[in-house]
Amino acid sequence: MEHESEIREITSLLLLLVPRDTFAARKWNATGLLEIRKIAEEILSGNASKVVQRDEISSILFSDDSYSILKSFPQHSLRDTLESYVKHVLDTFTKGGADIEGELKFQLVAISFLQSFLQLNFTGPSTTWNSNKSLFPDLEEDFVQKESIKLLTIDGQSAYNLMSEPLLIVLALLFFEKGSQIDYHKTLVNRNKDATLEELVDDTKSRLSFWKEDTIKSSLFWWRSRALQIHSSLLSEESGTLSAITAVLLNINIVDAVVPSVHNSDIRRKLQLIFCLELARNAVNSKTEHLAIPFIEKSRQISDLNLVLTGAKAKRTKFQKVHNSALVLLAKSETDLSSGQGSENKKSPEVFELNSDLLLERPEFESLDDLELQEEQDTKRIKFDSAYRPDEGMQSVLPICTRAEDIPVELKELNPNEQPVLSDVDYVQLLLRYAILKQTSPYNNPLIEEQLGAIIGRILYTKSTNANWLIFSRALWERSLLETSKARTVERGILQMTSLIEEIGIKIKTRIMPQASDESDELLASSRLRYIHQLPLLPQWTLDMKLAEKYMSLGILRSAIEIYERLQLPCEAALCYVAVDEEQQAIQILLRRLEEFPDDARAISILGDIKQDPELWLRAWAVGKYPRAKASLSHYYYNPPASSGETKNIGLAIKHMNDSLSINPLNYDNWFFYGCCGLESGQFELASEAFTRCVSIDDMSSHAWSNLSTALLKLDKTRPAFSALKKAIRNVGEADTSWKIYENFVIVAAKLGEWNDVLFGVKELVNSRGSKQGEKVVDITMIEKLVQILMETEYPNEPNARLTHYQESCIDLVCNVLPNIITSSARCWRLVSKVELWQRKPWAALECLERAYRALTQRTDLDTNEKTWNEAVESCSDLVAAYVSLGEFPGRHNAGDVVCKDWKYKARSAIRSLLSKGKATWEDSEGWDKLQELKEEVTN
Ligand SMILES: *[C@@H]1O[C@H](CO)[C@@H](O)[C@H](O)[C@H]1NC(C)=O
Ligand SMILES: *[C@@H]1O[C@H](CO)[C@@H](O)[C@H](O)[C@H]1NC(C)=O
Ligand SMILES: *[C@@H]1O[C@H](CO)[C@@H](O)[C@H](O)[C@H]1NC(C)=O
Ligand SMILES: *[C@@H]1O[C@H](CO)[C@@H](O)[C@H](O)[C@H]1NC(C)=O
Ligand SMILES: *[C@@H]1O[C@H](CO)[C@@H](O)[C@H](O)[C@H]1NC(C)=O
Ligand SMILES: CC(=O)N[C@H]1CO[C@H](CO)[C@@H](O)[C@@H]1O
Repeated sequence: MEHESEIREITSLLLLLVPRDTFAARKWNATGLLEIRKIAEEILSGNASKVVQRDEISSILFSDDSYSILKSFPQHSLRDTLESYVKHVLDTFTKGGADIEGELKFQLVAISFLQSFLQLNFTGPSTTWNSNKSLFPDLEEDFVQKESIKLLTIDGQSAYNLMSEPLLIVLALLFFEKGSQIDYHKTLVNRNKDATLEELVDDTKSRLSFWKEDTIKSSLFWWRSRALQIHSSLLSEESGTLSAITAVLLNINIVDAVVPSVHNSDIRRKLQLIFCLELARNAVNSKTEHLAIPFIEKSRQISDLNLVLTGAKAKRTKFQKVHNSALVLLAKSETDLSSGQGSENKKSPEVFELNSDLLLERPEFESLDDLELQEEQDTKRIKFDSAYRPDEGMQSVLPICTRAEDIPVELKELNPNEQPVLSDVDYVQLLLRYAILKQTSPYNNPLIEEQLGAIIGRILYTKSTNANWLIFSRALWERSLLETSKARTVERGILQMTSLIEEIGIKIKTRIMPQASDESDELLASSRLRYIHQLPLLPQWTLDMKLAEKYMSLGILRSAIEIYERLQLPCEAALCYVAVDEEQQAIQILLRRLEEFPDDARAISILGDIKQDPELWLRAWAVGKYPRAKASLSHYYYNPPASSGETKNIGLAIKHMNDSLSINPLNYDNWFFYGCCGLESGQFELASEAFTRCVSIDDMSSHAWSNLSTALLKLDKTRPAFSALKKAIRNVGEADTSWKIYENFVIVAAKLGEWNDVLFGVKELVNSRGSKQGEKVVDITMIEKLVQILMETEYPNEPNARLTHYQESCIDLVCNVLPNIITSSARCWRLVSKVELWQRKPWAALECLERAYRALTQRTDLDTNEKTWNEAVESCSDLVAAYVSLGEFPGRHNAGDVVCKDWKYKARSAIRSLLSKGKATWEDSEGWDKLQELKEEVTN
C-alpha cells in the first residue's frame, strides 16, 4: 500500500488522541497525505467540529447532490434518507472505488462527528456545530432531534431525549457502519429487530477476518467500538447487543494492523495499553465486571504500574489527634513512562489546587512500619480479606499486603504522604479498578469503601499541576459519591455533588473544580477528550441522575422526582414512585409518556411490572424486543401471583427467559434463573449450558459452579462435575449454604476415589459446622472409609520418617479434630482408637475407649432405652478387650513402663460399675448376660 507507514502512524496517533504538538513534531514525509494530516491535526487540537467546514470536506458533505438526497426527508424516513446520503458520501470520497486517501478522509469525518458529540454532551466546552443548519436547513430542529433520537433506540430502550445534537452520533455510527460495509438489515442504527444477535455477531466477525491486516479498516473497527460504547451510554440500562458487538470489534488483530513498523515500540506499547483498558471498560459498562479483571491486569503488566494496598496509621483531620488505622494505596508508574512523555506531559491547561475545606479532608500518614502494631489495636481495626502473594501474580482488583515486609521494595520506599505522580494512563487504570471494585462489591460495605477511598486518595492527593481534567473531575465525582454513603459526611457529599454537576463542563471559576487558565477552548477540549475512550462514560445528564438516585436512597423523594422531571426521564420518575408505594402516580407518568411515545418498550414493560400484567410485557417485546420484559414474564410464570389464577408453569418460564437471553446474553442473573429452571424441570443439558454461561461471566461464583456440577452429575459427567465443584470450593464464602457444596464435593470425590480431596472436604465440613452442631455433622461412614484406606498403608518404621500427606491429614482429622466434637458416639471413638493404635500409641487408643465408655454409661436414658444399654455394653466389651490385649504393652514413656499396669482391676471395675447401673432394668437382657460372661473371663 502506498504511504503504508505514514497511514499507520496517523491512525495510531489518532487512536491515542495524542496532543497536537506531539503529532506535528513527528518527521512526516513532506510529500504525502498532507490533507489527511491537516484534518488529523484539527481533530487532535480540539477543533473536531471544524473539520466539516474544510473546503475539501464540506464540498462533499454539503454538495448539491448531497442536498438533493437529504431533501427526501421527511417524505422518506430519516434512516432511509441517511442510508442513501452516507452511501453517496462514501462513494464520492472514494471515487466509487478503492481510494485510500478518500477512505481515510471518510473515516476522519466520522471521528470528528464522534468527538464533537462527546464535547457537546460529555466534557464541554460547548462548540458551534449545528447539524440542523448544515444537513436539514429547512426543517424544525425539534423534529430532527426527535427523529434522530428514535434511531438510537436499541433493545427496547430509548436514548436520552434531551441530548445535544443526536444527529452527530447517528452520523458517526452510520459512517462507521458504511465504512465496514455493514448491510442495511444488519445495522445497529434503528436496529432491525429480526436480525438475531448471533447473525450480527457473525457478520461483524466475518468482516474482521476479511480485513484482518487492513490498517484503515482496523482503525475503523476500533473507532466503531468506541462509538458503540458512546451509543450504549445514552441508554438507561446496558445493551447486550452493543456490548457484544463491541467485544467482537476489539479483537487483538486490530492492534497489530494499525501499529507502525516494529521500530516504533513505544507507540505499539501505548496502543496495546489503551486497547486493554478499552476491553476492561467494555466489561465494566456491560455489567460483566469480572471479565474486566484479566484485561486490567494485562494493562498493569504493559504499563508496568506497581501498586499495592496496605495499612498505615493516619490522622484524619486537622483537629483529630488520635491515629486510626487506614488504608493507603501505594503506586508507582514505570519511570520512563511518566518522565519520558516529553511534550505530552506538558502542563495541562487547567490548574489543580485542592485547598477547599469543603472538599478536602486529607489524611496524614505515619510510616508503614506501624502496620503490625496497628493491627493489635482493636479500635477501628481493619480486616483484610485477601492476602498479597507476589508469586501468584495479581489477579485481584486490588492487590493487598497485610504485612509491611511483603510490600515490594520500590513501593516500600515511597513516602505515603508524597507519592510520585503517575502517568495519566495509570490514573485511568486506577479509575477502572475503582469501577470494577465498586460494581463487584456489596453496597455500603465499610471495608470496601475504605478501599475505594484509598484509590481516590491516590489520585487526588498527588502534588501535581499536570493532572488531566477528565481524570481529576471523575475522581472528585467518585469521592463525593463516597462521602454521601457515610452518615458523618453525607451532607457535604451532596453539596459536592451539586457543585460538581454545575461546574463540570462549564468554564467558570469556582471553589471546587480546578480552575481553567486562560487557554483556548480548543486546548481544553482536546485535553479533556484525551482519555474519554478508556474511562467509564458519564454523559452530563447521568450526573444528575446519580444525584437523584442519591436523594432516593436518602429518602428525599421530592428532590429526586424533581430532577427526573427536569431531565424528562419518565421511567426513572415512575420507578421512584414505585419505590415509595405510590403506584398510581407511577402509572400516570408512564401513561403520559406512552401517549407521546407509544413504542417506548421500556416504559411499557415497567408499566407491566407495576401492574403484573403479561399483556404489557408481551407488547413491550413485540414493539422493541426489550429483554427485561421477557425476564419479567419468565419470573411471572415461575411464580404467578395468587390473584392471577395461573399456576406455576416452568415450561413458559424457560421459554420466556430463553427469549430474553437471546437479546441480552450477558445477564448473569437471568442465566442463573434459567439454569435453576432447567435443574428443576430435569433439563440438565439446558442447565449445564446456563451455568456454564454464568461462570463464563463470573468465574468466582461458587453458587453457579456448584449448580453446574449438579447438572453435570445428572448427565453422568462425573469428572467435569468434580472440577466444577473444585472451582466452587475455591471461592466459597462463609455463607450458611456453603456446607452443602462441601457435602457434594465429598460425595463426588469419593465416587472418583480422590481420597485426598474427600479428606479435605470432610475436614472442612467438620470444622465449619462441628462447633455448632456437634457430632451430628460427622459423616461416620465416610470417615470409616478414610480410616480403612489409611490402615491399608504402612505406618513408617523408622522413628523420624515422614508421613505422606494423606496419612498426616487423616491422622489430624481423626485424632485431633474429631475428639473435640464427638460426645457419645462409640462408633466414632472406636475409629479414633483404631488410628491411635495404628500409630503404635496403644495408651492413646485405650484412652479413647475409656472416654467412649464413660460417655455411653452416663447417658440419661440408660435405664429406659435398650439401644443405649446395648451400646454401653458394647463399649464396655471393647474397653475390656483393649485392657486385656493392650495393658501389658510398653507405655507412653518407653522407659520400662506399660500402658496400664492395673488393667485387670480396671476391667473388672468397669464391668461391675455398668452391672450396677443396669441392675434395676436390664437383668433379663442379652446385654446383661454378655457382661456376666465378660466378668467370668476377666476373673479367670
Ligand atoms: C515520501 O513519499 C514519497 C511518495 O509517496 C515516497 O516516494 C518517498 O519514498 C517517501 N519518503 C520517505 C522518506 O518515506
Ligand atoms: C482550531 O481553531 C481555532 C479557532 O478557529 C484556530 O485558531 C486554531 O488554529 C485551530 N487549530 C488548528 C490546529 O487548526
Ligand atoms: C433550525 O432550523 C429551523 C428552520 O430553519 C430554524 O427555525 C431553527 O432556528 C434552526 N435552529 C438553529 C439552532 O439554527
Ligand atoms: C433457546 O432455545 C433454543 C431452542 O430450544 C435453543 O437452540 C437455544 O440455544 C436457546 N437459547 C438460549 C439462550 O439458551
Ligand atoms: C442452585 O443454587 C442456588 C443458590 O446457591 C440454590 O439455592 C439452589 O438450591 C441450587 N439448585 C440446585 C438444584 O442445586
Ligand atoms: C443535555 C445536556 O445534558 N447537555 C450537556 C451536554 O454536556 C455539556 C458539557 O458537559 C453540557 O454543557 C450540556 O449542558
